[in-house]
Amino acid sequence: LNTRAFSDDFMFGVATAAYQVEGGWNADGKGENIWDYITHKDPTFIRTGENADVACDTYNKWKEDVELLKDLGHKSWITSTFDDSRLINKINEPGIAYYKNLIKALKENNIEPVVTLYHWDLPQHLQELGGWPNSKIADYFADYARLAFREFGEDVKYWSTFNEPIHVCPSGYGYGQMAPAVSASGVGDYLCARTVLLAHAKAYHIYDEEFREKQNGSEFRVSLLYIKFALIKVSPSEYEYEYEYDLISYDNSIKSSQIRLMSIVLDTSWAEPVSNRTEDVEAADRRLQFNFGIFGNPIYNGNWPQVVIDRVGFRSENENFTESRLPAFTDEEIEYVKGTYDFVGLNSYGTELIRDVSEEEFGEPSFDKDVRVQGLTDPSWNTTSYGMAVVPWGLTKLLKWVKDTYNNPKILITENGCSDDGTTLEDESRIYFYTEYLSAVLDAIYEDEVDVIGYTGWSFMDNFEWTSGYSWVFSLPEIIFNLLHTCKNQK
Ligand code: GCO
Repeated sequence: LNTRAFSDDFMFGVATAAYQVEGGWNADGKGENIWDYITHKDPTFIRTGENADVACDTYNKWKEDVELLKDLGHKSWITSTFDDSRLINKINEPGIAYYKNLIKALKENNIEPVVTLYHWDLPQHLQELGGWPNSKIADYFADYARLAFREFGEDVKYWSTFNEPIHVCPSGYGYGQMAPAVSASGVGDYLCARTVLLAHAKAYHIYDEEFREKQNGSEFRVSLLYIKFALIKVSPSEYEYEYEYDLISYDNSIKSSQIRLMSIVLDTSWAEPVSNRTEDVEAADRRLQFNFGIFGNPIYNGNWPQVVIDRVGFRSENENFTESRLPAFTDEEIEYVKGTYDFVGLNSYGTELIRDVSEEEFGEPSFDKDVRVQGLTDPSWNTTSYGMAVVPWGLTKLLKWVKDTYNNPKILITENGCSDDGTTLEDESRIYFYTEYLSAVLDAIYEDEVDVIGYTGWSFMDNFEWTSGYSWVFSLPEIIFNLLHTCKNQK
């Protein structure tokens, strides 16, 4: 292991996500989310035919889970995301109570909760209005965020709005591999991205203006709008919907003025050009800009990345679209979204070698054709016993790239981890993986002076791995917790 040490205030943590662990899919008034819906409607959507109706049963076993975390001697934190269907089908008091109890237990055990508002679990009734490509959803998200800040803001200091929107948008509304499995590549992905960015910015501003710096003991009132939907089918292909509004006011009294941080979690593999040909170098940059910059640039620098504007504009024009498939932001929106972060939440698992590919015929719109790259692996890379490439220098380079591209932000590594098929408790490979990647983080901190403030392993426990069901698992062996401590105490 690297002999350099992490600083005393460096945060080590483990992550889980609501839908992947909670179960209790319809317990106590929780509404149906898009993953409940799709796994029930079409069990073959998950390779193993499984679903997360019960998952790790954290909804019932949360006390045991907190005990487990504590027993691991892990004075640290966990990213536990909220399932918004548990909170806002209509406001659901048992859902609020569940998260309050969980957060309280974490705090009592000296574990810092880091909360993500959206980890892919849109209420199905909002999907029926079109889901994230419908810009109106940003308003509902803002209401939900306000509710969460009001209910949990006193105890939660670290917030993220979205987890990995690249998997919400191109995967959910582009290629259709993830729920809600809408196939509209080259169109749905960009409409979705625009709404997600506006929703993120709304939540950030609400947090900033209404919650972050409250005077001690002061009280203020928040009005919250609840909307109940009814969908009316007017013809086989046409729907209309109706709302019912309810305006509710709250007293709000978060008393602390401690430092509170708010961000979004973005992910990408590192993209290494396969050669030093200009075309491949540009292709690797394009990959990073379409994966990470498409959300990062509007938030950290302002507006879509230029290469995304250029590529989608160019292809749209040649495909005879009347305007670019990439929906533009107004100047006001660019300003509204820009700067809505206090740190960069970064998830990263791998490295790809990137090769430029030639322009394809124009015709069907496609996110892939807009990006126009080929991703490869290098057969000489070390792999875990389960075949996952171990390329720690990729993480070092990625951290440096984020530093250079976005003006040296604080970076919290919100996910990094190593999978196997769950059939063995032999964890040699995983220990090797974590040792190498923690070293790579130290390299970034010491050699490239990247401001990394924490590292989170995915995951606290084996859980529902989306379309792979329970066949692909990530939990950390106890020894890794010890390793994290060793890294810290080494100074
Ligand atoms: C993610 C995911 C997790 C996955 C993990 C392993 O953010 O991609 O949030 O839900 O389970 O990354 O694939």
